[in-house]
Amino acid sequence: MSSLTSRLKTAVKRVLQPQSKPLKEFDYKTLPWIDKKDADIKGFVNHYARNKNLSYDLAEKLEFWRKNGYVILEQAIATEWLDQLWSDVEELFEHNEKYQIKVQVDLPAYAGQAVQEARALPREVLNGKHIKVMDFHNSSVIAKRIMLHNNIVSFLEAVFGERVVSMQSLLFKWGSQQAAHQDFAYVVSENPSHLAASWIPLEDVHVDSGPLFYYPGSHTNKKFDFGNGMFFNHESEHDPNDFAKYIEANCERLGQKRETLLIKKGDLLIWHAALAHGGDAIRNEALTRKSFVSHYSSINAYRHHRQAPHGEPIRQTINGADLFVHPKLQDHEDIFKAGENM
Ligand SMILES: O=C(O)CCC(=O)C(=O)O
Repeated sequence: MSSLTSRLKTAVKRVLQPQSKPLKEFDYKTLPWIDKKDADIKGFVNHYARNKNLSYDLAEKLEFWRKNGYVILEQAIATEWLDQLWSDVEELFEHNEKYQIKVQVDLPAYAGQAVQEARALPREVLNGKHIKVMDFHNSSVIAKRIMLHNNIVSFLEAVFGERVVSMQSLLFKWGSQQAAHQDFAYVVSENPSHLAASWIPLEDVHVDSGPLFYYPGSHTNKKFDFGNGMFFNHESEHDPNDFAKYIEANCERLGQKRETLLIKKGDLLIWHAALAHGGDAIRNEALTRKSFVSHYSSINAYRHHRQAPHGEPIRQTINGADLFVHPKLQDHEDIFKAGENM
């Protein structure tokens, strides 16, 4: 039996208990194998059946990930696929009156009602800054194929040692300017260390467009305590600004230097659940920063769609990974079909 198969079987047996007291660090026992002390990357790669037809050297990338908490895969996705994705987004933006796809609007005028349907928004708001299109992958076939591209799934399956499940996606036209954070505090899976994200530019990233920034090596730093543990929720005593201040001060104290992600269309970044990152300031208001962000977990740590936590999800499979059909928007599933023939 391969080491991956045996790990998959062990993981299936593992029961993830709900936390009774506030969690302040990841539980060592349930970390992905690669985050444990004795991780044998060479041994793993030698037995890993998916280490074929990848656009990168898997052993090298896994070593880099373990040390730095992220990897960049160069020219890992065909640019025609990225163009098709943006053309699907343009259809949404130009004919938004047809679509119930959810959009998060982080503008004062929408305080308390930040999540809107695309059809409810004025077109200039939808096309403007502070907008995140939510779970566009559910509606767009090419978005699904990009999100679960073999180059991404093979890497993440290696990292988790388990089948990959995609959790959610966000699409940006402009830089997010989001403060420094670590995703495990906000994106909830049953095992918080089984979480990762991909960041895929749909155009070359310009330094003045509000690029992503990140702190290499920060994935092993001591976690912030929101007053009720390491997750941010309505009972937290501290807020995202306190979180950002703690993260930045901690990285500086540890000599971890902030890096700016200036990658090209076709490249992508994958980051660890606990890599500190955020969106830089937009220095040229005219520059877009079209990008597609997806969050992933493993099959035992994400078993239900976050919007239907008690139901059995309807699964689709791409490249040996799963995604869940949107439980509340089934008539919008795969309506942008152009990606089927690519
Ligand atoms: O793209 C960005 O600027 C930020 C995205 C991000 O931090 C996230 O989705 O966790």
